[in-house]
Amino acid sequence: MGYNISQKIIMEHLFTGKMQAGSEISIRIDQTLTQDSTGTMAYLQFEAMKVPRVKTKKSVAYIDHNTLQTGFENADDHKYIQTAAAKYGIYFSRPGNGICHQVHLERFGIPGMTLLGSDSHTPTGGGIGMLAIGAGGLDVAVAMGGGAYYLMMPGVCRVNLKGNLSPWVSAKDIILEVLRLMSVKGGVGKIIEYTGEGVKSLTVPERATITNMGAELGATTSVFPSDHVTKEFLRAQGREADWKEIKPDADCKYDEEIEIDLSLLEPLAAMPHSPDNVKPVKDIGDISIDQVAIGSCTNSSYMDLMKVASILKGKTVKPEVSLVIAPGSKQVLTMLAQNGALSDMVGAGARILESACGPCIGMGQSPATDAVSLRTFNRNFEGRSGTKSAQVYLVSPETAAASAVSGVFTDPRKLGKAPVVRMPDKFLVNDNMVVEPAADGDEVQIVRGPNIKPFPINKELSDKVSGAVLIKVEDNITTDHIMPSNAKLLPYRSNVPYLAEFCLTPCDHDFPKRAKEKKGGFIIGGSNYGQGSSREHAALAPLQLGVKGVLVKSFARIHMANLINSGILPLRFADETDYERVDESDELVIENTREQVKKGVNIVISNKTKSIEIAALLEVSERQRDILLAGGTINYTRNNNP
Ligand code: MIC
Ligand code: SF4
Repeated sequence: MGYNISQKIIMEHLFTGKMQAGSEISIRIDQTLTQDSTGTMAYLQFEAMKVPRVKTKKSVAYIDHNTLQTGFENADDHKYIQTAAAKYGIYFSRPGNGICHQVHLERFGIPGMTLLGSDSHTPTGGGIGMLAIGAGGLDVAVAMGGGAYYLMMPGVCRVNLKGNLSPWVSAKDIILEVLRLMSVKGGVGKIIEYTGEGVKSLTVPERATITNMGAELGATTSVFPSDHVTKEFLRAQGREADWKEIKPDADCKYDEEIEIDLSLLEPLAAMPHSPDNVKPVKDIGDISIDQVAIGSCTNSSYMDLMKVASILKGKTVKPEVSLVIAPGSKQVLTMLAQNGALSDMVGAGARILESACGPCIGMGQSPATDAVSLRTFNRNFEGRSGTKSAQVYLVSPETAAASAVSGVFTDPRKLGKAPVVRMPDKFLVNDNMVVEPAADGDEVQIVRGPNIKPFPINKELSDKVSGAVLIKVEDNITTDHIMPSNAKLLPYRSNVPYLAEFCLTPCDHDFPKRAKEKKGGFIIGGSNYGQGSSREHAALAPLQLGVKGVLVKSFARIHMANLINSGILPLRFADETDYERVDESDELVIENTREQVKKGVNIVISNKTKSIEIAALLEVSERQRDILLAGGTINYTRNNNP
C-alpha cells in the first residue's frame, strides 16, 4: 500500500512510535520559528536547558507581533530575542521584515521538511509541502535543543479539490467553505491534505492561505503537494534548489475524505464571532461597514495585495470607512512600491501599516463601539479586535476591497470583470533584514530588560489534589478568553505574574482575584476548550494563579499540550452530561491522585459540595503521565537528565 503526503513526511522524520492514528509518535524537527510574543518565553526556556547552540537545520526568530512599542517593555523583549538569537545560532528577522509565516514561506520553508513554530498559524508552510506544526514555546525550545516533537499521530483527511475557481472567488473562500463543512473543532486530531485536479490551479500564496487557516479547524496541520507550481514559486524566490516533488502515492489511503468543487464556490464570509459561522456574502445584505482591514498571515501576499490595488485604483474609500492595509512582508511592500500599486492604494485613501500582525492581534486599529469591521484575517473571536461590541467578519481581499469602496458589504462579483494578477517571474529578493547568528556565541552578551520576569514552574503532583471550582465556562472558549492579548497586554508576554491578573477576565472579571483568594483550584469548561492561539501563557497564567486541573468536554490540541507541559491536569468528562453537575464554588477532590494518574485513563473526582462522584478521563500518553507526575516538562526533563 502506498502513502499519502503526510505519512511520507512523518515516516522520513519518525523518531519513536508507530504511524497509527491516535497513538503517540515523535518526529525530528528540521526547522523552527518563533515570533516575539511567544519567543521570549521560548528562549528563556531554551536557556534553562543549557544547550549552547541550536541543533536544527534552521531556526528563525521573527519580530512581528508587538511592534507598537508603547513603552520600553517590548523593545526590551526585541533586544533580548535578538541577542539570544545571535548567541544560540538563530537567524533574526528584524521588525519590519514581515509576518513570520509570510516571510518563512518566501525565504526559508523547504518542501518535505518539518517545521515547528511557536505560533498556531505555522501550518502556512504546508502551502509548499512542509509538515509545519504550531506548538507551545517549550516544545519549540526542546526542538531547538535537538529533541523530538511528540504528538498523537493524526488521522489524515483528504480534501479533494475539483474544477477551477470562478472569477472573484479566491482561496479564502475555499478555506471558509472547509470551515463551514467541518467547524472549528472538525480538524482536531487530523491533518488536512489537499489533493485533486483543482490543486494545480492554485498558486502557492493561495495554498498558503488555505493551510494557514486550517488552524481554525483545530487541525494538527494542513498540507499541499509540492509540484511544478511550488517549483515555480521557489524559482521566482531564487530558491529552486530547495524544491523537491512530494505527492501522494496513487494507492494511498485516507481516514476521511471531503470533495469540494471549486467552480461552485462563491464569495463567503465568517460572521461574528466565529470563523466557522460562514454565509455567502450575497446573503448577508447591504449592511454598512465602518472599517476594512487587509493583511495578516492569511491574506497579505503580493498576489492578494495586487488584486486589492487594482480594485482600489482610481477610486476613493467611502468617508464612513477606515481602510487599513498591512503588507505581509518587506518583499511584498517593496514590490508594491516599485510597481506603483502602493500609490493606487494610498491614492484611494488606504492607511498603510507596517508589515506586521498589527490589528490582527489587537495592536492598534480597534474599531469603534458596535462597528462593523471586515477583515481578511483568520480569527474573529469576540473582543480580539480590542472592541468587545465590534462585529468582525472574515472575508477575502476581493470582498474587503470591494466593500471599502462601496461602504456596504459587497459581493465583489458586482464589480464586473475581475482583475487578473500574474505570479511574478522573479520576486524581489533582499534578505538584508535577516541577521545571521554570531559565529561565536560565547562572545554575545544577552540583554535582559527589567520586564523579563521568571516564569512559574509547577511542583511534583501531590497525592491529593483538591480545590474549588473557580470558574465554569461554556463551549469554544478561546485562548483569547483565557489569556487576552491586546496593545495593553502584549508587552507583558515575558512577565507572567502581571499577565495572570488578566487571566480569563473576558469571561469573569473577578477570576484572578478569586483564584488567588481560594489558593487555586479547578476550571470547568465545555467542548473545544482552548481553541486558537499556541500561547503557552494560557497555561502559565492559570499555573501562576494555582490552577491544578481543567475539566472540560473536550480540548483544543495545542492548549492541552501546553497544560501538560505546565503540569496542570487536563481532564475530560467521561459523560458530558456531568458538566451540569458541577458549579462554580463546588469543592472538588481527587484522592490518591498520583496512584490514579499512574494507573490509567480513569480518574474519579469527588464533588464534596454535591456529594457525588464524577468520572473523568485523562487521555494522555505514558510519557505525558510521567510529565504530569513530575509537575510539568521542565521538572520531568531535569529529573531525567540529572
Ligand atoms: C494569534 O494569532 O493569536 C497569535 C498571536 O499569533 C498566537 C500567538 C500568540 O498568542 O502569541 C497564535 O496564533 O499562536
Ligand atoms: Fe500574526 Fe494574526 Fe497571523 Fe497570529 S494570526 S501570526 S497575530 S497575523
